[in-house]
Amino acid sequence: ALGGDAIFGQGARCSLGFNVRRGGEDFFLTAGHCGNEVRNWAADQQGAEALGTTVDSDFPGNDFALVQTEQGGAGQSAVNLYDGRAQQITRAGEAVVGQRVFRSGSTTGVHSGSVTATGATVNFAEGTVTGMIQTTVCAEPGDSGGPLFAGGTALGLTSGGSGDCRTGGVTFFQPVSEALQVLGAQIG
Ligand code: TYR
Repeated sequence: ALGGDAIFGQGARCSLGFNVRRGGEDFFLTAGHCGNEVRNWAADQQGAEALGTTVDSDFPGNDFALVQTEQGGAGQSAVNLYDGRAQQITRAGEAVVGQRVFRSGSTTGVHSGSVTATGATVNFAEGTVTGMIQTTVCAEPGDSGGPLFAGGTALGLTSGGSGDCRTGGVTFFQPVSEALQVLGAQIG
């Protein structure tokens, strides 16, 4: 599956973030608030096509989860552009204020905006998440966990925010570099 594709489990739908590798094995990243809710992920609502198992989840504090895949992306990480094409992702980087960025997700497809802050603190009902990327990119429920990127550079994972893709919104992202570092994983 690609970054931005739908992932289902236990009545929930989120989005796949980035395919990653750790210790020669295949995983993908998604949101921690998704990983907290779901252990076994599938590509369809019925659970016919298994995708993997949540092995690590961090939310609140951070908002990332690591899912070990059955049949991997095997050294390939790409994002679904929802126009029949995919963006190859080759590296992770840090978002900078003013940067134009893109998000892919299973509810609203691909939307762009700009980075308005880094190191942002967000208070969710479940608790506080620090160190977030703040953007003008819209998102809606189900887009969570999906990738924030610029060209071939992975930047973040969709967490939460306000507004929607009709009227516009503010969305916060977990920096992917921090997630990779904490988990000991790499893009690819
Ligand atoms: N938190 C939502 C999810 O779990 C994603 C979302 C992000 C929703 C920003 C709304 C919003 O404004 O899918």
